[in-house]
Amino acid sequence: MTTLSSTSADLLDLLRSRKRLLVLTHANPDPDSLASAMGLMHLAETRLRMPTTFAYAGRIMRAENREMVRCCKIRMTPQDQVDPSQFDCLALVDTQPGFGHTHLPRGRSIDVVIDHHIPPAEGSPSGPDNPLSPAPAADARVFHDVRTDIGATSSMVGGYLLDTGVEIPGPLATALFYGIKTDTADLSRNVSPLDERVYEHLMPLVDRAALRTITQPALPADYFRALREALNNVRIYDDAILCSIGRVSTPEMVAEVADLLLRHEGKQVVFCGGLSGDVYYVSLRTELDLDAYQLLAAALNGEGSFGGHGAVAGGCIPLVDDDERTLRRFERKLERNILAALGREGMSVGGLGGVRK
Ligand SMILES: [Mn+2]
Repeated sequence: MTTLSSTSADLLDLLRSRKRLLVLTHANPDPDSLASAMGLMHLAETRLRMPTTFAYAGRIMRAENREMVRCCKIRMTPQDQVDPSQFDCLALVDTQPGFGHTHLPRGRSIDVVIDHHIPPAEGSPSGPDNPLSPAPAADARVFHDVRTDIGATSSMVGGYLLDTGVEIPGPLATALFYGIKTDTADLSRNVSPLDERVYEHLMPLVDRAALRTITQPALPADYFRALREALNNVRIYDDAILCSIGRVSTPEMVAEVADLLLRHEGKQVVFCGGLSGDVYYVSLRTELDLDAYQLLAAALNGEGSFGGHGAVAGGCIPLVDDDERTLRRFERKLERNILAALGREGMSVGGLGGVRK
């Protein structure tokens, strides 16, 4: 096990041997991946005067994350507008080659990997969108820093910045701080001494007004309409909550409602679904001693694609059309499957306002 400072020196050594850096992360980047990309670019630009680009796939959907991009002035370009052949150094943050939600340029190997997730299983499937990138040539220099005991990739990147003595401007400090905050739930889970050290170092540098705007963003009327619809459709089976929101304007709403409903006192499992376009999105949250991924696998019964681990899982299923009857039929089938998976068939159902007619 190398020490942190030699790790940082290795990273600088590798970057120094290249001219242009392209930073990539998983699709629909979250705060930890956005902050990590921003931090790595800052390191390369200030220490090595290296031109950098951050390219992202998918969308930034949560209001909090959009506000983070705006307040922290994160420079980012849609991946389909970037030509990877213009870069001689490709870096991947907060994910690794082989992960399903990570779309890498075809035929290019990755030079820098910085992540805190458990590496994908050997020979894990790679869909048509994410062919496994070729392994680097045997003599190629690569930098590979995967530490699964760290709570956030932002802490690892923050660690390089601290080690190398690079000044951290307010917007970057705010981004890294928010990245650590979200991935560790305010230092309450998956926390390592490095997370604590970086968090404490960043604290006085954070732009508090910006942080407040990011954590409490203005929400569109659509958000509240979807929330009302969701709360009207809550069905309670003992300690389980099922909620079919119907149509949602953004898929993220499904996960947000699931997170909110799990806070209902006495409830330990939430299954939430909603239709966006003709794709049905599902989110599962559990505090029971059950694996969310296994539970979702049983509920979807071989349909769609899904992922997750421990307490959290999510997935999506393309429907044949967005017809009302197709939606209702699909929701009824999902409900039967999830109740069977939870062993709660035949239980009486209630809503938030008491027993339903
Ligand atoms: Mn992360």
